[in-house]
Amino acid sequence: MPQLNVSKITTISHHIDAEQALHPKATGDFTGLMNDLTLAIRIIARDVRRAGLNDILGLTKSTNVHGEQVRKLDLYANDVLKATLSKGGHLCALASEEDDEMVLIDVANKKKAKYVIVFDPLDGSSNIDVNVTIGTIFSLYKRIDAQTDECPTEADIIQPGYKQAAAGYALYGSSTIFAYTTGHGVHLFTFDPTIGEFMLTKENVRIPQKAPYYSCNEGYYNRWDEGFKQYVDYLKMPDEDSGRPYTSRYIGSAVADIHRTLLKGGIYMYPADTKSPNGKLRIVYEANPLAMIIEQAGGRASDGKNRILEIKPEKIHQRTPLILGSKEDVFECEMFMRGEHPSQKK
Ligand code: P6P
Repeated sequence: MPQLNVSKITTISHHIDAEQALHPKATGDFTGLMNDLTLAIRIIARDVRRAGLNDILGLTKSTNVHGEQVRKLDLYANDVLKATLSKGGHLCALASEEDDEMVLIDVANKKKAKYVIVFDPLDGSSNIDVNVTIGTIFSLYKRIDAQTDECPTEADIIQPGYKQAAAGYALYGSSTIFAYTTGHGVHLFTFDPTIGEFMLTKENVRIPQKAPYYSCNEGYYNRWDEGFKQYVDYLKMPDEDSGRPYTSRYIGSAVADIHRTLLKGGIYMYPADTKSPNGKLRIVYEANPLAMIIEQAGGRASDGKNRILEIKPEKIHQRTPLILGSKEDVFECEMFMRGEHPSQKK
């Protein structure tokens, strides 16, 4: 049995309590909310890991607001999150990729609740049927007006990403990982099923400033604009000084591709293309939380021009192009997209 270094026993509850202490006006709501969230994640992880044994694979008969067929596991994860998060009394509203509209949480008794949460309950769920890593992505915001007795509105949900109180994801891979930030660095936890706890495995994660990995769906090459095509072509051209050719890695679950990028560096790209003129990923519950994680680790996240966290969403399910990862790699990609890279000068 491997020897556990007892000085290193930090559960996620210990860590969240310590994070809460960094926010002087904290009232314990945040801690309670995060404990409700990690409970939901433990339940989802249990059932994701038994997919195939339980009747949870395959499609439902419904399609979501995006016209995508909803998978049983998407709906299940969504229901678990909404049920668990609604009980704690810390939230006044939520929004999910799986729900057309925002959901008010029993406002009569909890209208004083000051947080809202947005999430993608199961990102990459098309991969579940082939046992590939998927995940849950979330963002927490304080209500715009924490004093009001009024019902929360959509304005509380579509705040710009720099207003996030916390953001992160769970990854259902070879182990169950939980990553989060409250603006004081990125911290990783691994679930230990033998004790039912998320244990701290890495604090203050830092992304390399540059690394030879790129992640995008090259099947769409002919849909991309010229500058982006030239960037990906450039990454594949051999050049020892700049570490090219880069290695291609694409799982097809953004949360998994971006977790690898966080740890190894490089660049993840889902740009606009002729089929998805605004990109595919949703800004509120995918791009913003993932961008906060990458920025807190020292990286950069943009739509190819603008910092993701400064974009003001107009609607809950708004899409955005997403280019994120190592700062130097993202800056170089943006230069190509402006047509200003030296290698583009004829
Ligand atoms: P494509 C999964 O459906 C998702 O939203 C992201 O997790 C993933 O990166 C992307 O779509 C994959 O999209 O068009 O490459 O299959």
